Amino acid sequence: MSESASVTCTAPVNIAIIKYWGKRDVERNLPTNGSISVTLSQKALRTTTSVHLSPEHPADRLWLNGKEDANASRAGTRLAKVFDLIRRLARQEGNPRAEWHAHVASHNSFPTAAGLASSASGFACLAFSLAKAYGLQAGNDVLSGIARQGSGSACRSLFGGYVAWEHGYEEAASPEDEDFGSHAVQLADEGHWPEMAIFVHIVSAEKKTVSSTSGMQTTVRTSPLHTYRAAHVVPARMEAMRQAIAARDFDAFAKLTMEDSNQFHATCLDTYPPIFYLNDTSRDLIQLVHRFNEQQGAIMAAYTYDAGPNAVVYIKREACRAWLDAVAALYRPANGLRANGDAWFSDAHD
Ligand code: 2P0
Repeated sequence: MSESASVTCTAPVNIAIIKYWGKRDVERNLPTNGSISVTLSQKALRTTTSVHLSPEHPADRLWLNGKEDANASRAGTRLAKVFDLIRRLARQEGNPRAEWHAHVASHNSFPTAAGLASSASGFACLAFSLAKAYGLQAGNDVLSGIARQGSGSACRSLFGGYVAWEHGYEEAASPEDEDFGSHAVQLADEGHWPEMAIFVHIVSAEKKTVSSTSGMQTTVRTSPLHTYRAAHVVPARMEAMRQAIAARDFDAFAKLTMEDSNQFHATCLDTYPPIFYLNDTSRDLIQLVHRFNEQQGAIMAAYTYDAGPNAVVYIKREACRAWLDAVAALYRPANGLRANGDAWFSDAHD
């Protein structure tokens, strides 16, 4: 039997609290603005990826949730780019497996392409598991730069806890720096803020009609609000959010999170033609969070929505029971959220 290598890895989802939306360089996947996210526990939402390397595989192949994606072996695709960058590193490290190809099977434990960051955990897991299979020396910052080229938000899933992806890397020193230079950094680890808990409320598991990659570039081309947001709003919010996280200031964290989600969806509405990711249930939950905070007499919960209708609620741990009661009351007896399987609970994690 000839030589081969196999590994299986998992990667977590991350949910942005300052939102990435828009590329200033499509080829290199560099963002129009910085972003900050929280990495969720892998207990509920995770990607699991198995890699098999062999000198006998004539090409890279990838199966996502059991279905083959032909882009893995198609030159110039984002998938092919990740495989190629990993092998480039392997060659640089003088690795004997550098010319081998990979067969990859990847599974998500949650709905794919429904605005739940499946491309984030998916590409993070691909970069990480390929690196392990090839036996690379490269650290997570380099792998984050590779994952970024698969999907921008994926660069943040290489780290646990509270994670930033800066706008920057204006002056790349070399082509290698251009490829690997823009990557995420950990602001605080998963143990930093024990009071923080997270609910994911599944409003719809359907695949979104406008993909993030195409939607964000229509926004960049057509939305004056996005241009203003990227230049004048996000830089100050990045700094304010860093401070809120460092000080474990839930009031500031929650307000910034909700404001940034609202402004991101406003830029979607300001896009021409407009993009609608929220639905009536999403908007009901937004109002419920504001009512809940009023009733509690303090900001106890904050919603955020990605490119889809599903709600992520960051909440003070002590308010979890009251929040679940509030959600249940909203949907009783109407046929809204089902009781089983439609809400996940998570810590800030891993
Ligand atoms: C984020 N989203 O920061 C934002 C918030 C959606 C809303 O990153 O084209 O799948 O693959 O770089 O990362 C979704 O976009 O886009 C996203 P690509 P990605 O999490």
